[in-house]
Amino acid sequence: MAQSVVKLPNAEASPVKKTTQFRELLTSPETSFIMEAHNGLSAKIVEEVGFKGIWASGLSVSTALAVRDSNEASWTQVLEVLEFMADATSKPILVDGDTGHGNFNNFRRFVEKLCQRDIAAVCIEDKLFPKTNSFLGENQPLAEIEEFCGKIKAGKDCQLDDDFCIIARVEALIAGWGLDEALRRAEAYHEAGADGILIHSKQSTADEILAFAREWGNRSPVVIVPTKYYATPTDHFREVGINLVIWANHNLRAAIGAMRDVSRQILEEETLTGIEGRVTNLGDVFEIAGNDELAEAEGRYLAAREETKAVLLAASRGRALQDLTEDRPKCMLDVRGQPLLQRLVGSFNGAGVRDITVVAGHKADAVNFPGINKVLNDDYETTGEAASLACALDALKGDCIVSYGDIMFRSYILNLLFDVESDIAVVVDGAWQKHRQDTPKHTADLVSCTAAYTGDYLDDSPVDLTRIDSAMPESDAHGEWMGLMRLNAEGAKKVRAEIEAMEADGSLAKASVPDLLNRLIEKGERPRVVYITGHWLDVNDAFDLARARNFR
Ligand code: SPV
Ligand code: MG
Repeated sequence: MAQSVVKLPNAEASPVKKTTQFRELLTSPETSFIMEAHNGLSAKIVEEVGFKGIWASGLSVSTALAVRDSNEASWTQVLEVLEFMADATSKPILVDGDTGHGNFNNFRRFVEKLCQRDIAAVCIEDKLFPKTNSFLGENQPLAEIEEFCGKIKAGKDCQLDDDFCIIARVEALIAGWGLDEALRRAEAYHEAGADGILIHSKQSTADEILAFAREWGNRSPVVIVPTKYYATPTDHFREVGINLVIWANHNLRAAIGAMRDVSRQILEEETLTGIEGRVTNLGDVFEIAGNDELAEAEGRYLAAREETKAVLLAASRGRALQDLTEDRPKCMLDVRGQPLLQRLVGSFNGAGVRDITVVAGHKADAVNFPGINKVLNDDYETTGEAASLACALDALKGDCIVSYGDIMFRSYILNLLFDVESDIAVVVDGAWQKHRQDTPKHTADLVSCTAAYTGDYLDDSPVDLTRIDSAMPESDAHGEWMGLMRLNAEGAKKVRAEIEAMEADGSLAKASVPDLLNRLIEKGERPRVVYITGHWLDVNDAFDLARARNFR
């Protein structure tokens, strides 16, 4: 039997199989009650309020899919819905199997699939495929008794669990064939192996149902659906020994009314104020969905990578861009419909970095879009990048990335940086000379390293940074720092300590980030080099800006 092996997030595991639970409901001397559901949510609610079983109504499942109760939904589509319902609950589901979705052969395959999905029982009715709802029209044709008995036998022969139940639904009273025919059919179906008889009626009183039950006695369990004779006191069902009562479609009908009311009111009032107090609150929605369990499972299963933060240095004006930076810093210049800095933030967000601090200075008010923490370097005109970084000391904790605010790059570069295990790691363009030929740059943060970029993909020996200096002779340089580095918790601590030391000795105000790195190197630090070859750019002048606008 396909009892769930894994404890499903939404359903409390029950020690008793669903098939066994249902058989107990059906055969208990007490009258039991099951309630209609038509999807995972309604099934869950039925269980939540305390019902011991669920009726997967054909009428309701079809209507919820906005098709008619005429086998318009295929049996596999119904199965999909049933799977959600079974996964969401620990109570047994009795499925409305209509006429069995074809002949004996189709039905036995349906039964097998129901068993695999942890459905407890199925009910089939002795009508013809495609079925018509019992409350529509008159004189609905009935199946041949022999044919229907064969179907029951085939289902019983291939059920995968001994406690799985097949209920035979007698439609003789619905079709107007009378009590004797109903009893004759019930007897034949009982003989064929049905675990219970559902006797259906569309009269507004329960007379014919009660008469059937008295006549039938306790030959086998009896199931009823009092949709039309709803005014009958439930004790009358108990008195004649009805085993199972199905409240067949009332969640669907309640939902239709509630959805209509709320939609209409919102349409008319064009505000939510009138309905907020009477719709289920969102906390309840998340609770029903089982979000607590997911949060707990995330704690257990998700790799606990420390969240990486980013500090973006975006205080400078970018004088070479002249008029363009009169009312905004260069990082806020438009690059294909979005400020350069916002694109950069998007790149970080895309790599899972969400805690982003931007150090603004020139026209700081213009640095304004969601998803960033802004800190100010008020002295941006007289200070350099190291002083800007000092303004973000609070963010320089744990794993963090420090980046110039005027760069663009392909996203894989961040992944390369994440892969490095080093207190400090810097991204260096090993193909910098080509880059320089393409663009007459004014300044570049040239670097020397313990080894040049080889381009040999077998060569993965670590390379360290030994000096970084824009005034370095090109012949000494191994590459250009792209303005991107990563610090782990230890690296961040070292950078914070160095900033404090620079503040103390008065060198901070004029220092650049390369100055800061050189001081650390002089103290023995060996920042790890991540070599790349192009695929990035920075924006210093109008020429760069034009390139940025073409960067794809
Ligand atoms: C259903 O709920 O789909 C049923 C019961 O078959 S009834 O609609 O009353 O026929
Ligand atoms: Mg039905």
